[in-house]
Amino acid sequence: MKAEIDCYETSRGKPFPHFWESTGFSPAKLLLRSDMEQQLDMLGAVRQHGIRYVRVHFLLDLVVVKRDRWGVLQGFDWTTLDEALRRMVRNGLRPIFELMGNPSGEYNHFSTPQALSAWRDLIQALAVHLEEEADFGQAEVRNWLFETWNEPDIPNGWFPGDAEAFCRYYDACAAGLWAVDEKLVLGGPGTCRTLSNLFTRFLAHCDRGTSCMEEGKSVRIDFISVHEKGAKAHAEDLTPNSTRIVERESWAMRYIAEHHGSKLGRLPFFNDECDPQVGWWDTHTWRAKAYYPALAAKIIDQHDRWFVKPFDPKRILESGVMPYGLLSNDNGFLGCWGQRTLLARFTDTGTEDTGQTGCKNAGGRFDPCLGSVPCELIKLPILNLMSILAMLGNQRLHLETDDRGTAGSVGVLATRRGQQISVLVYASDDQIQRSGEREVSLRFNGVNLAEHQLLHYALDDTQEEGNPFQVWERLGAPEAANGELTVDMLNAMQDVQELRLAGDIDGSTIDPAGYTFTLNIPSVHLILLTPRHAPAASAPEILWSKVYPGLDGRINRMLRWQTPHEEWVRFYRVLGSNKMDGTFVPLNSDKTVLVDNGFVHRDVRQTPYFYRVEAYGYGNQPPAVSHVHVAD
Ligand code: 8U8
Repeated sequence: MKAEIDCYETSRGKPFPHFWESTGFSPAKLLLRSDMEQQLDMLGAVRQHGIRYVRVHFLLDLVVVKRDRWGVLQGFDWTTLDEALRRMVRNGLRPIFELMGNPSGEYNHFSTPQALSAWRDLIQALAVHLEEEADFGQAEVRNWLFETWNEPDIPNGWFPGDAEAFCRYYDACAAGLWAVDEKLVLGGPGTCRTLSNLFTRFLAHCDRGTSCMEEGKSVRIDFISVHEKGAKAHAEDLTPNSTRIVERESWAMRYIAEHHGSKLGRLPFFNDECDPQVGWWDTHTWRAKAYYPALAAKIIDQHDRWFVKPFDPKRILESGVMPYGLLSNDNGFLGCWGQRTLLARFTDTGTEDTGQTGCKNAGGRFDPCLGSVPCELIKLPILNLMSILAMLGNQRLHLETDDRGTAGSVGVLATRRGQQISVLVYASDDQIQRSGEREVSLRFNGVNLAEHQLLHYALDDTQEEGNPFQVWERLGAPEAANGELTVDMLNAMQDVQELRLAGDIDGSTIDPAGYTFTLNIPSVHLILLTPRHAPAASAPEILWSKVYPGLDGRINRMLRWQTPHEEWVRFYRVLGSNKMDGTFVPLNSDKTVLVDNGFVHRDVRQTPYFYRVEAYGYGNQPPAVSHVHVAD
């Protein structure tokens, strides 16, 4: 595959939105556990907010209704909800807040005027509270996305009612939320069946209906969301059909353009559960390997090419394409290697999480144990993809190629951020066992390569060290129970869990005819061209250090930081010592490159303990350093 990338300054100016920076999971109660809290710290640490939104079902299950002794409503106790949201917000993560759940088990249907008024009052009180709460506040909450109940079109499933009840429920949500602040954002319906009866009925209500809560008032909606995935739930590895995802989304958009174009056609369109295969709980080992990020990268690129790149607001009705708002994988669950998660979790609590998806109202069948859940978390390649994608620029570059990876093979996407050029190359076929190699040649027109350094990051399954799953296999697939999984084994996995640098090349040595490399199918590559005189990195600002319970009575200390102008940070090194003026030893391995804003120091027993976090830039300047003194 050959690509010619047009890097001339004049190619600037076409915006390249990062519309994929989102994940999700269920249910909200998990937010109260230490394993999910640590997982959120890891997701918030993805560089440049490569994960920004987290969509969580059943958040309103965390609200308690307060009544006096005569049963008169006194308000709501938000304590638990606040704590759950704080764990996201302190990480810079924004909730996609589904107005879903059942406070104190009192909101079981939407079929009477009383039930609807009660729901509206609840939502209104919620909005007031969130905007008043010191840890959130109006400016923050205006950046969140409120959404309707999850997948209301599964019969006898998530939503307690039919399409008519759903429209009434929506009116109650809208009335409550916008009575408080018209700048809050609310959308839906988050349906899972393409053009289902509930979906089309709801659109008609939003277009031509009037609110059942506010007489004569037309209905407002801020975005339209659906779920389309690549294959149905099955214990087997079904081959996902990636083009079917964009195809089905385009049917929904076209339907909207044709039937409701003038009112709804200009709204942002979301697929906020865009997973390769339904069924987070099934173990598909491909989820722990390069196949998953390669496929996810391809699906993102397909969305970019179908919906983002050709989008022309003047031709919306003609093209039937709506502005693309957000694409989310629903892969923030807690789980093992092959489940749908961004971090493999080892615990000794066995299979107690089965049923996190619980379709039923009121939190489903699943009641997790809360509080402290000792665990060990290891990054998966799909999480590395989010860091790689975060390094893409904010402007798109034109390119010509002989292969544009439609349903298969190799795709390439080129961007720029200021003086830095970043090119994503992925190799992904809609076929689970496909392997092989391809030659790729990238030619950069309009840059003086001699003034640049080229970095090449790769995600694939073939490197010598292996990815964490391969290391675990090589160690004999140790289980968490009975101390089988030692600290050395965990460290061996952690050492390879960050990005792998496949090349660090002085631009003057690159053949002007193109930078050429051989890639493996499946794989993802990021090629970064940075001017040698790039600004130095700033010093990391330490956000917190926090102790999480590990397995077998161990302690894992999480360090989190943030750095101004992160785009100029090439990597971090974390060093530690038990004396302030002692020798600092490197704690993270140089087998892989730490580009994110967090580090877990495993099994650390000493306190006080002293850390040094070094931020290296792209040039030759010395690192910018921050010191952390931990006394837990
Ligand atoms: C059985 C089933 C069929 C279907 O078409 O959609 C489903 C959606 C089904 C079961 C659960 C279901 O929930 C959504 O999808 C889940 C999944 O694991 O794919 C989860 O990702 C979601 O949280 C949930 O909204």
